[in-house]
Amino acid sequence: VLKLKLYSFWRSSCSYRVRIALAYKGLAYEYVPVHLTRDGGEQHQPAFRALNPQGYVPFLVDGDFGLSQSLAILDYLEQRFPDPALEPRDAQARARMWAFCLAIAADIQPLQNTGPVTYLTQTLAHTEEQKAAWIRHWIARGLAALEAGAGAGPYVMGAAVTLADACLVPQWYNADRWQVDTVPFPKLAAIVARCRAHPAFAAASPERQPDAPAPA
Ligand SMILES: N[C@@H](CCC(=O)N[C@@H](CS)C(=O)NCC(=O)O)C(=O)O
Repeated sequence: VLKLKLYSFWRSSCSYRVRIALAYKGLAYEYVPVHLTRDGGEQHQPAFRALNPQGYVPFLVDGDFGLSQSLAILDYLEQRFPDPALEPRDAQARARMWAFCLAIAADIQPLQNTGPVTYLTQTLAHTEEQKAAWIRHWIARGLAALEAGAGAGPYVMGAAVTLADACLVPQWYNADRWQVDTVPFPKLAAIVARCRAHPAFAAASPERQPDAPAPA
């Protein structure tokens, strides 16, 4: 019997973070698709709101325990399934890892999230081009800071894959989706390429999810 269930949307970068950790730890789970745009967004339907009043994916269910917020979910998975580890043991390295994760999860992704950017066009009457410019601006600004602070690799925190990589790769996917110029971020690009070659990252990628549209 599968105990873990993940409410996810194939293109959701926050869900992608959690899928990477689940795959890296070799955890089987039931995938429950929540379509974020169809019919005004399935995340707003009462049944899903009853689970997560915020109306966001990802949402993890482990037996009778449910949890929202991708970073909380990532840390929960780490505590519950510590091997293989995705968090450094050293206090300072751990803190640095969370700072990197938060720079993405708290400072970049919220500014490109479906609900907020739809408000720009539908409520504030900005154009699609203005919306795209807004998204590109905040992603580029955020990635520039991470590039400036990046080390020698091979991964964000050095020798081992950590949750920082699980946050970076999905954010990079969004940068590509919105056609952000990533040429100024060669260190991050090298880390992303290395991660993408790892089977767990590949399995978690948007196009490999059951709710991804068939390739054109
Ligand atoms: N801080 C939350 C953000 C969750 C979030 O923004 N999820 C997006 C997809 S990446 C979503 O469900 N958006 C739906 C909406 O904005 O209506 C997390 O890290 O889990």
